[in-house]
Amino acid sequence: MVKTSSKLRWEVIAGVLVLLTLAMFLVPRLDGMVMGNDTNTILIRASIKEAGGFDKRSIEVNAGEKITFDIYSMDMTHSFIINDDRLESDVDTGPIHTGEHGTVEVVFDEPGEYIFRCGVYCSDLHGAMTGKITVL
Ligand SMILES: [Cu+2]
Repeated sequence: MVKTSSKLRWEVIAGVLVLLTLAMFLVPRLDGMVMGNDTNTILIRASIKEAGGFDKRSIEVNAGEKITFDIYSMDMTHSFIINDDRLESDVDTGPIHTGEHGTVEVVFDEPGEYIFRCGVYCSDLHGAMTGKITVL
């Protein structure tokens, strides 16, 4: 009896170790699945237009997919806005200060071209700080 319960205990310990090892590999993947794939997150670095403006100015996405725009302000306060009647509501990260990220999720239901722009006056060329999203 003693030997059996001792053996059983080792089997339980071995089983737990196997499960923990599996968990180490599986949890990050499950996390990635739950959090959504990075393929739908688009990182855009924002600088004043004189320094290049948005570093991505022509973006393609698929209709119906949830897109996360992750805007990083490089040099001063910027924002990321899309005002378009085809969207349920206006897209606006609000001001993003230097060295900070601002994110916003958008689902484009209708294919076509959408213009995004900076919504914070940032330089003389602020009005030219735009980009285009093509929804396929
Ligand atoms: Cu601006």
